Amino acid sequence: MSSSISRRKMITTGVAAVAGVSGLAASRIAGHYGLIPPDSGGIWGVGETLTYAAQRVLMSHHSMAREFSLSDVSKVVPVSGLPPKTDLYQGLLAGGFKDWRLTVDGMVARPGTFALEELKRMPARSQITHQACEEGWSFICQWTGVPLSYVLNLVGVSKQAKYVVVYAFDDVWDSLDMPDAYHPQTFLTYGMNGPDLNADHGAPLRLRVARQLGYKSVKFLSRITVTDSLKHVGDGKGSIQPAFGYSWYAGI
Ligand SMILES: Nc1nc2c(c(=O)[nH]1)N[C@H]1C(S)=C(S)[C@@H](COP(=O)(O)O)O[C@H]1N2
Ligand SMILES: [Mo]
Repeated sequence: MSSSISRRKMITTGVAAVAGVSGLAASRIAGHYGLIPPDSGGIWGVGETLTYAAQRVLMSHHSMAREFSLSDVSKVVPVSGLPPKTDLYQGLLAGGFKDWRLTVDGMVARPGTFALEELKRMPARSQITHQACEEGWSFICQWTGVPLSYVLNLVGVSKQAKYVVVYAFDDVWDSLDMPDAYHPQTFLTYGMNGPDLNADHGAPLRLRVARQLGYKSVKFLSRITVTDSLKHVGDGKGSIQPAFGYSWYAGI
């Protein structure tokens, strides 16, 4: 955590220095360019805005996370967030997720639901990337799935849409802006170190966001909603995480 804090401080100072203005004025500039994150309210708001704006301005939208080789795959993979104990999830798990459907709705031309088999028939890609938890541990493994961009293109996202919200069976929810939703390394994954994803790591489907901290890689997905505003989604902060003291934007 300390290294991310010092890094954040550096970026914050950097953007204010580049802009040659105070934090508040820099926030105003960020607002002008649509770079205000949804959790910008409250005492840490200026810092959140500067971190997000700095990453979006200084880095290309398609800068890639490093990909590794099979020999780099971690032998031990910790778990954070156990599979939901609800009857609904446990029933789907017991049935091999045959009755599970991913709902995709909101600002899309063709809302729909997708069975796991349908997602598996879409163009698949594998990537070996690093996942880092905000608590300090990390691992490398191979993820297989369909790029989120493929599914978004299939349902036809409205030009006015700004965010993609994901919901999980354990009530975790989060969202991505469009540069991250369409990023080539942002995946809906159903395979981990092989063709399957076990329940601990998010079966039947998990989001993988290679350039953000582990908590953005939401497990046990049930629904994806496309929207132009996060104000009325949950507590309006774009993610369940700000309520626990973490940022909506968790770029690494
Ligand atoms: N639905 C859901 N997704 C989640 C979590 C969770 O508790 N519930 N934990 C997150 C956190 S904090 C991390 S670090 C990663 C951990 O992934 P792993 O359990 O596969 O190692 O999943 C993320 N996705
Ligand atoms: Mo985490």
